[in-house]
Amino acid sequence: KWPRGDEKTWKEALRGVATDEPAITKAIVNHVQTSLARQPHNLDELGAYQAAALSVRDNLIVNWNETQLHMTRKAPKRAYYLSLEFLMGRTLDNALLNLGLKNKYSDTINKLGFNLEDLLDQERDAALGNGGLGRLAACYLDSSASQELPVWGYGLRYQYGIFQQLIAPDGQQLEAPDPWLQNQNPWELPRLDVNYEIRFYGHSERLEGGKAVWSGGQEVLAVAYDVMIPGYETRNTNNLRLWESKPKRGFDLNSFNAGDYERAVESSNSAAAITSVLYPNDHTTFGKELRLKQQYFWTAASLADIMRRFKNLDKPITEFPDYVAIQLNDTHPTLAIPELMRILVDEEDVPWDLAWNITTNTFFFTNHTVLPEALEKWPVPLMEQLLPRHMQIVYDINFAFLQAVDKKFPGDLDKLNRMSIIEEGFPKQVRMANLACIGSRKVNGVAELHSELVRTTIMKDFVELYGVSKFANVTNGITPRRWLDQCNPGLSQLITESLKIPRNTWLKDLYKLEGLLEYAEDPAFQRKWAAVKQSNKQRLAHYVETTLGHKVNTNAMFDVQVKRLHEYKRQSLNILGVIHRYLTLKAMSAEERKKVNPKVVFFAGKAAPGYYIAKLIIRLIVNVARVINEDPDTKEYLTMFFLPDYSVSLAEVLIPASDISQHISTAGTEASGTSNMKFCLNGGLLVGTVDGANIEIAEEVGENNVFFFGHLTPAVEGLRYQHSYHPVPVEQKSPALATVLKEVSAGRFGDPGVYEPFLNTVRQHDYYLLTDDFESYIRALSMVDEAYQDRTEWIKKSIRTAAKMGKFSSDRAIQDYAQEYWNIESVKLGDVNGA
Ligand code: GLS
Repeated sequence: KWPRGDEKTWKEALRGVATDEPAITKAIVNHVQTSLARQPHNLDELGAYQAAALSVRDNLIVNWNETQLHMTRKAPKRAYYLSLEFLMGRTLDNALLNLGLKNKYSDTINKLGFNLEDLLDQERDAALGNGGLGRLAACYLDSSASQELPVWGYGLRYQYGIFQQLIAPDGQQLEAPDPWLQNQNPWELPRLDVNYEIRFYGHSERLEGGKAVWSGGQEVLAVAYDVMIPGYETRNTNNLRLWESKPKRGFDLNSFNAGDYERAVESSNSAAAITSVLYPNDHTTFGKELRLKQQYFWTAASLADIMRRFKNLDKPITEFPDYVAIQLNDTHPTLAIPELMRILVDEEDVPWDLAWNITTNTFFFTNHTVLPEALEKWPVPLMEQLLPRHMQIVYDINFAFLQAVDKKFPGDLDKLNRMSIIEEGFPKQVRMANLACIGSRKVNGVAELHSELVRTTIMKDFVELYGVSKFANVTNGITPRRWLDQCNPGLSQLITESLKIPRNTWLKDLYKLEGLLEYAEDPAFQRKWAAVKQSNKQRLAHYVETTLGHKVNTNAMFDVQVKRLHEYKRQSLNILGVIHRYLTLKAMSAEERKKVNPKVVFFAGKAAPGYYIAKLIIRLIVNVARVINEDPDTKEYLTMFFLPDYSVSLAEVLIPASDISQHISTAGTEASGTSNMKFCLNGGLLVGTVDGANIEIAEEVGENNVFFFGHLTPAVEGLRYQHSYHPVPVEQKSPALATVLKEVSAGRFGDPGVYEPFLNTVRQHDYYLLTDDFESYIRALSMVDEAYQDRTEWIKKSIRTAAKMGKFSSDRAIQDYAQEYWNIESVKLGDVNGA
C-alpha cells in the first residue's frame, strides 16, 4: 500500500533522477542558479565543477537511499570495515564512470561552455589516509559496492587530511595543513540526527556478576557524515559513515557568566580536537593521548550504531554474529573488542562467557605489517585514566586467556609473558595486536609471504595455541575501475576493442584480461599498445612542465618510484643507484654515452613530519636532481624529478606513464604493496625484491617478465647479525657504492656534511641491507636497460604483464573476505537506470 498521499502525484515527481542529457543540463543549471546562487556570466570552473558535482550527488543520494531502504527490508548479514584511514582521492570522475554517465556529462558540459576534464581537476582529493593501508580501504569499498555486498565503512571525518608537502629551495620537506573541506564537500551527507554520546575518563565501579557502572568524566558527541559509495554499473550505493566530534553542550555557561571565556570554550575545543587531524605517520604510533581518544571515539560510535541497527531487527542478542561481521583494519580499532564486551555485559546484561562468545564470533583482524615499530602498545596508566572500564575488561579477558594458555602449556612462563595482553615494564603496556588476535575469529595477512611471516614470527605462539586455521591470507587487491578505466582511458578503450567484449565485462571480471595474450605477438596491436603508453608519458611530461617548469624527454624510459618515504622501502637504494648511473655516465666518452638508454627517474612520496632520516633522503633526492638535470654532459641521458605532494590524483597521472617501477624493500619488510599491482595493470614492468605481493605478481606474469634482485627473506636476519658482530666495510662489499657515498659526503651534490646522518645508517648498522643488495640492484637495472633496447620484446612483456593481473582485482579480495570470513552475500538493488 502506498504510504502517503496520492500515489500518482508522488510517482510522477519521483522520476526525477537525471540520466538523459536534457535532464542533466537542467540539473546542473538548477544548481548553478539555486545551490550556488550564480549566473552564466560569473560562473568559473570551480563553480561549474560544484554544480556538476551537486547534480551527480543528487543521483547518488537517490540510489543510496534506495539501497539503504532495500537493505533494511531484506535484513541480510552485513559486514563493517573499521578503518582509521580511507584514502578516497577524487570522486566526480569515478562516480560518473560508475553511473555510466561520463559521456553524457562531457557533452552537456561542453554545451555549457566548459570542459569536463578541466572541471574534474577542480576537485580536491579526499586524503584521509597515509598510504597503502588507507587506499586499500577505499578500493575495498568500491569492490563491495560493485559486487552489491552489504558492506559499510566506518571512519573519522578529519577536518584536515594528510598534510600538503612543500619542497623548500634547499630541498627540505615542509608541511602545510590540508583544508580539504574549505569549499564544502558535495560527496557527504551530514546526518545531524545520527549521533551518540561518547564517554572518556570518569570511574568504573564493579558490581555483582562481572558487570560494572562507568560514570563521570567527559562526554563528547559523535555526529555521522555519510559518504555515498557508488558501485560500478549497479544502483547499489553503499555507505561510508565518518564521525565528527562535537562538544555535547556548546560551552560551559557557568564559566562564561563568571567571565572566564577561555575556560568556557576549553572543553568544547577539546571535544572538537578529537577529529581535527589525521595522524601523519605510516607504520608508527607514539602513544599520544589524542590518538587513543580518536581510536575509542570512533570504535564506540561505530559499535553503538551497529548495535542500534541490530536491535531494530528484534533478534535475540545471541544472533548478533549471524547479522554482523566486523573487520578490524590493523590494530587501530582493537578497542572495539572490549567496547562490545562492555555493551553486552554492562548494558545488555549478557553473562560474561556468552558475551565473549558473541564477540569472538564477530571480529576479524587484518595485520598489515610485521615491522616492530608498528605494533601498537598503549601505556596502562593512560588507558586506566581515559578508559577505566575498558582497562578492567582487558584485565578480565587477559586473566581467562592466560589460564587457557597455562592449561595447554603448563609452566611455560616465557610463553605466558610473550602472549599476555599486558607487557610488563615501566609503565606496563597493552599490546593491541595480542588483544586483536585473541578477540577475533580469524587473523589474516595481506600477501602470501607476509601471512607466512605473521604465522612464524609475531603470531607464532598464537598459532601453537589456536591452530593454524585461524591464521590465513588474503592477498590485497586494487580496483580496476579507478586504476585502469579511470586513470588510463586510452588503454581501457584499446582493451575493450581488442577483447571484443563489453568494457563492463572485463572490468567486473579482470581475469578476462588474459584474452590479451593472443595479441602479444600482433605488430598492429603492439603499436597501439605502445602509442597509449606514449600518450600517457606525454600527459605526465605536461604535468611536470606545468608544475616544475622542466621539459621532459618522452622518448626516454620512465622509471618511477612513488610511495611513502621510509627507510625500509629503500628510496635510498634508488637515489644511490641514480648517483652511480650519473657517475658512470660522467666517466664515459661522448661516443660511449650515445649507446646509453636515456632515462627519466621520477620520485614522489611524503615523509612523516618527525622522521628525520626520511626527510634527509628527500633532500638528497632533490639536490641530486638539481645537479644532474643541469649537467650538459649527461642530461640528455639521465634526468630526475621529485614531484611534490604525492596523492591519489598524482598517482593516476604517474602510474599509466611508467615503463618500469621500483618496489625494492628489504626482503620481508613490505607486507604487500599495492602500487606494484597498479603499475603492472597499466603495462609497466617491475623492478623489485622478492617481497610482499611482488612474489605473487611474478608468479602470475612469469619471472622472465619481472626484474628481481637482492637477498631473500631467510637471509636477512643473518646479514643483520653479521653487520653487528662481523662488519665488513662498504669498500670491500661494494666499491661502487663506496664511491657513491664518498661523492655525497664530499659535497658533490651540495651541502657537505648535511647527509652524514643518513650515510652513516648505511656505513654503520645498515639495518636495511643497502650494502648487501647494491651490486645486484645495479645488475638488475642493467638488465632493464638491455631489455628496453629491444622495444618489441619490451612491449610484449608489457602486454603479458597487464594480461595476467586478474588475480589482483580487489573484487577477488573482497569475495574472499565475504565468503571465507564474513559469510555475507550480495543483495542486488538493480541495474543502473533500470527497474
Ligand atoms: C601497509 C603495508 O606497509 C603495505 O605493504 C600494504 O600494502 C598496505 C595494505 O595492506 O598496508 N601497512 C601499513 O601500516 N601501511 C601500509 O601501507
